[in-house]
Formats: sequence, C-alpha cells, structure tokens
Amino acid sequence: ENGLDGWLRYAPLPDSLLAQASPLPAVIVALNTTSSATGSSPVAIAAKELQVGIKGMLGRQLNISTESPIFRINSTQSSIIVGTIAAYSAKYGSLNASSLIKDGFWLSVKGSRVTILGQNERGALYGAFDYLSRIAQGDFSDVDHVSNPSAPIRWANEWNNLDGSIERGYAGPSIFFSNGLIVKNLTRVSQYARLLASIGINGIIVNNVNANASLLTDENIQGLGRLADTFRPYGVQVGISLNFASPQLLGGLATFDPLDASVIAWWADKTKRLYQRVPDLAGYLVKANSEGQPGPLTYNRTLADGANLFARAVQPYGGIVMFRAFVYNHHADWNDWKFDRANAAVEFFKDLDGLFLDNVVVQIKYGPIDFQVREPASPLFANIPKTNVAIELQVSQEYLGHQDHLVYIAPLWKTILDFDMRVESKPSLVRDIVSGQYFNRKLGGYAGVVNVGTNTTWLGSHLAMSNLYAYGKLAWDPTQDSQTLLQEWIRLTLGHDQAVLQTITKISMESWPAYENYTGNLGIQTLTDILYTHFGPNPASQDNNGWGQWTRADGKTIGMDRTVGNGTGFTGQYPSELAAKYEEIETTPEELLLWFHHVNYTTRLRSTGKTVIQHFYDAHYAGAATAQTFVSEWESLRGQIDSERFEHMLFRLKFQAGHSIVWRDAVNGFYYNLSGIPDELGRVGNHPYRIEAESMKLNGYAPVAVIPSETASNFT
Ligand code: BDP
Repeated sequence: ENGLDGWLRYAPLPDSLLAQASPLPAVIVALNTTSSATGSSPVAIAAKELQVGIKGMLGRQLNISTESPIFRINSTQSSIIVGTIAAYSAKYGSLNASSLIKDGFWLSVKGSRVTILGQNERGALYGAFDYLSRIAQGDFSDVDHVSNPSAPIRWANEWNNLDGSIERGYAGPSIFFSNGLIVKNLTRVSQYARLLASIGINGIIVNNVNANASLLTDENIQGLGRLADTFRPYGVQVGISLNFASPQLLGGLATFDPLDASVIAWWADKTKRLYQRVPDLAGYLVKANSEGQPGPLTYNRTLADGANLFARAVQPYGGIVMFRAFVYNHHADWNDWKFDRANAAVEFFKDLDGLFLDNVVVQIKYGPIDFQVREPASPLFANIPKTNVAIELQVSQEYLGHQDHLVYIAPLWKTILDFDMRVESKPSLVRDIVSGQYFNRKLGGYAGVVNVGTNTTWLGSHLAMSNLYAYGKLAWDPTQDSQTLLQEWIRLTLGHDQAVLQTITKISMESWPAYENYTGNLGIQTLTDILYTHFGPNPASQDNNGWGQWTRADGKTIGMDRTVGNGTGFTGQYPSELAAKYEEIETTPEELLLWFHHVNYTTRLRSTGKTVIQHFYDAHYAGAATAQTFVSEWESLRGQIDSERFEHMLFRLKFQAGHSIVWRDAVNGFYYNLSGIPDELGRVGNHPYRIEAESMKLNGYAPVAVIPSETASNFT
C-alpha cells in the first residue's frame, strides 16, 4: 500500500468483525441529486463513497437511487438515506433539526435502516464519512447521533509556491502549482479534497503565506477556478494568501498604501475577478509586516487598516480575511535584555481590539514564538476579546523532525487547546476562545499548516498522517482525547490487529515526550538550527542573532527572564492569575521553567532535586533511549503490516534512532563545553563505542571545519 488513500482505504473487514455486521440495507438513496452519483456535489460524493466503502469493507454492491423505494419514515424498508435535512423534509415531511448547526449532521442507524442528514450538503458528506468510519472500526451498533463542529473555520494552510516548491514541506513538490501556474492534472487535488472532507476540513489556503503576487494574473485566476471546482464537491472552499504589495508588484501602481483610493480600487477589481470565477472563494490569508513581507506599517497605517482593506473587498461576496498575528521584528537587538520576541503579538494587536471588521479573523500561532516543541499558550488569545480569532497549528513537522522523526503532535496541541487562560479569574479555555464561544464571537476556528506534497504518503511518512487526522478531528471537536483519535486512525489506516494497535499507540504516545527530551527541555525550545533548516541540533545558533528565539545560555546560566519584575515583562501579558503564577520560579510549571526564567545550571528542580544541567543530560539520554525502542517495537510488527508501508517506516524509525543520538550528544556536548559541569553519570563526552573521524586513517578525505562544531566528530 502506498498511502494514497490515507485512512480511507475501505479494506475488507476481517471475518471476525464481518460476522457481527448488521443486515445490510438494500439501496443508497441520495437526496439533493438529480441523477445518480456524478461526483458533482457533496451528497453525490457521499452516496458514491458509501457505495465504494461498503463494497470494499463488506463486499456488498449497493445501488444508488435518487428516488426513494416505497419508503415512509416509519417503514421498516431498509436503505441508507443521505442528504440534507431540507431535502428530506420536502420529501418525507418535516423533521425537527433545530439542534444542527452549519456543517453539522445527524446519523441514525437502526439495524439496516440508516439515515444520514446534514444541515447542509457538506454536513451530509461528513455524516457519510462518520458512518463509514464506524463500519471500518467494526462498530455496528445502533446510533442516534447529532454531531456539530466546534467552530466554523476549519482550514488547511498549504505553504506552496507557484514554482512547485513548498516552504517547510517534506513530501515532494506541490500538488497545486508548477512553473508559475496551476497544474493541469488535478487528480491528486481531488484525492486530497476527499481526505480533508473526511475529517471535517472546510477550507484550504492553497499558496504560501509568503505570497507571490503573480497568483493574481488572469491566467492563474482561471487556474484557481479549476482548483475550486475540484475541491467544491467535497465541501472544501478555496482561499488564497495575498502579497500586500500586489498593487505595486503586479498592478504597477506607485503605492500599496491600504488607504489610497487607487489601491482600494485595485483590490476591489481583483476581488471581483476572483469571485467571478470562484463564487464561493473562502477569502484571503494575509501575512503582513513579518519576516520581510510588505504590509501597512510601511505607510504608517495600522495592521487593522491593512486587514480591513481586504475585509471590505471580500465582504460583498461573504468572504473572510484571516490576518496573521505572526508579526515581529526579526532584526532584534540581542544585547537588549528587555527585548522579547514573545511580546510582539500582544504588543502589535492588543490596542487594535475592536477595530477589525466583523469578517476579519486574527490567526494566532499556538505559542508566542513559533511552533516549538514546548511553548505556553499565546497570551494574545486572552487579550483581544472584541476580535475573531483562530488558532494556527502546524501538522508539517518543521521544528519536530521533518517527518523523519515520528512525533505524534496531538498531545502537544491539547496542552494548548485545554489551557485555561483564567480571564477575569474564570475558566476560559483556549478551545472555547477560538471557537468564538467564550467571547461570543461569530467567527473563529482552526488553521493547520499541512504542506502535503506529491509523494503518495502525502506527508513523506505514513505515520505522520495521524497528525493530519487528529488535526481535523480536533478542529471539529477539541474535547476529544488524543489517544482515542490516534487509535481510530490506526484501525482505519493499518487494520485491526491488536499488536499493531498497541505497538503504534505506544510509540506514538511516547514520541512527543521523547522528542522533547532529546531536543530541548524545560521550555528552552527546540534547540535546532534556527537560521534556516530548522532540522538537527544547533543550540549555538539560537543566540546572538536578530531572530529572538533566544536561550541566553552562557557559562553559568540559561533561560529567558520573562518576568515583569526583572525581565522582559512577558508574564504580564497573561490575565492576572497566570501572570502571578509565571512570575515566580516556585509556581512556574517545570516544563516551562527556562521559558520564563533565567537560572543557574546548578538550580535544582522541585520535582526531582536534580540540577538543571543534570536534567538536560539525563533527559537527552532518556529521549534517545526511547527512540531506540521505536525500531524494535516496529520490527515486532513484521508480517502484520504490508511490506511497503512496513519497510518505509522502518527506514525512518532507524534514521530517527540514529539522529536522536546525534541530538543527544550534540546538545549535551554543547552545554558540557559551555558550563564545564560534568555529567554525574560520566556519560557526556565519553562514548567509548564511538569511532571519531580523527582516529581513522584518511583515504581520499580531508578534515574540514564543521559548523556547528557540536555536530562534528569530537566536537571540533
Ligand atoms: C516560520 C517558518 C517560515 C514561515 C513563517 C511563517 O520558518 O518558513 O514563513 O514561520 O509562519 O516558522 O510565516
């Protein structure tokens, strides 16, 4: 199996489960469709999907009918009815569906009578996928189940460039673009749409946040139209990232000032052309005044002026603007101990609260820095109650090992979604803020940076797909448990074998803690190469540059002092209860100690009594040791998983095992060199089994200086 179908394989159920299957319905009745499944609408797709899924899993060929067989709501005639509440009511008499909200569905299974009704067509499709997922997991029980999404915005962001490359993508080139244009063959796009729909994703931004203005040429607008036509039957609306300077770069205007009349007219015209070709365009995503991108600050206009420019343009068409809060100075002064990049989002956005138009949503990365292995929840979520917000999560493992390392990220996301901001000392969970519910906002939700590529595995690794699955499912219902979601995904993707279930559960649930252990502990962030690749160890690169992901490590001390009392003042951005908690070392959760405080390497941890440096050493050994077990655990599944997927993952897990040792020794060696404090267990810097390059006889090789030195043989 090559992974193309992801978790939608519809593999034949094992006999033991087949035996439990309830009697099958006779026919699939597709409401809302005029001719039988043509693939042109969500309900038609739902019917087809039910037909294919049931055939695959249960071996029965059902017919699709657009007409009901002599069916009455009370009859015992068996069938699967799929469609909208409205279509059902028109045909069979009205139904009370007041508990359904947009995109929601009702699934009723009573023996062989199955009714799947959506509040809209998209909801009907989600209901069909839900029913199929139950069958695939061997669940044949009767249900009467209403399911509504937690939030209206459940989008994927794809950082694809028009030349076909993907920023922070690890699975080959783009499925959307090549050579500056939209690709001709959209088969992969349709397959991706299917996967996204099955996890409730209803919007997709197809191009990089670092956007190229030439996406807006007439030719590319036609291409976007073809993309949108391909996504539409799956209920996924297309949106695009904009380059703020497009009126100048593409339009030839002298300015891109958001308050200039010619600029406003230019955007209005472009927006009109876009909506002419894509009437249901989801809207725009904007990265402005960040990492060199143009924005309104160039003209002394506010970020709200910038966002509202686009909000007005898309408003007549019902579009929305996702405006990113990822705005910060990347030429910061490292010598300024009061400067803190983590402060930037609140500093830029707090005073703008209430100034954004109603169709603007501020898109906030989960932590104040940038997708690190551990961050506190961004305080911005608590600071702009009069603004719609969405949370930005990253499925693509930019800082988490590029899909070459197994890291199941849902548990990390849950630490943020379940986080209580204590706004006015009341329960105020991040998930309730982003849904819009807590501050009573109309819009809100989720943006996940996915970055799939043309590789048949979509993400470059079969196991990494559990992250995409969990992302969509959490956006739908963030109260779900990450292990439960993982196990659903395992059953759907790899079948029902108990050893497979248990082993993959074990290694996946251990993977984020292990990765944190061998990369960066106690909230110091992922100690990776910060300057570009974001891959592999490079603790030295974190400091002494303008990027502001600093660790402030020297010979004796480490960590960012973010207190109000003595540091950068970041703790003061949280509501008072949390601000007080993070202000003091004693009450700061240990896993974030170095995020909030600058301490001696010899400071002792409350939990274990170990020094910070010894904790580093021990955690790196423990994390790398866990990663070694992933290989043997996986090998124990030989024969239980098809060889293609088995070998593919074995290769990656072996790489991870080796690379975790590189991480361990590089990071430990770095801090040992810096602090001069030996490892109490005598391991660091002492690896008798290692053969250093220096001890080898060189034949055709010459020594070179390796940067960073700690990744070099013998650290030189
Ligand atoms: C950083 C990435 C960079 C993105 C940026 C962003 O390294 O490639 O452009 O975030 O989110 O993490 O805008």
